[in-house]
Amino acid sequence: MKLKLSHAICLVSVIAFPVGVLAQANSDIVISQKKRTYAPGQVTIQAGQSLKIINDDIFLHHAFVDSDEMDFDSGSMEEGETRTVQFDKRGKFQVKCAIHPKMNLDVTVE
Ligand SMILES: [Cu+2]
Repeated sequence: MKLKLSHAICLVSVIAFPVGVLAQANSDIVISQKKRTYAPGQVTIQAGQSLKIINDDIFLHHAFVDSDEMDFDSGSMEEGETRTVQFDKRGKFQVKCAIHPKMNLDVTVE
């Protein structure tokens, strides 16, 4: 029984570790576009941090930030292409897709 419990704790550590790294490291957060959905759909980042948007979908996508505060437009993104967008200003931003109006990513920059 003790052996099983230690295995369980070990498993939890392995699962928890990557999440902790994502939250703490000042590296790019990867955003998926699979199934015409930004995932995660909401992120909180620090000013100066970047998002790496990857088209891991089978459709063409066209990401842009819907804001007067910053100017980002990915252009057409073919399958397998990535774009990096840096957020320098604090605030709340929305990343949209010019092709799929329902795609939305909320970005809070602290
Ligand atoms: Cu799209």
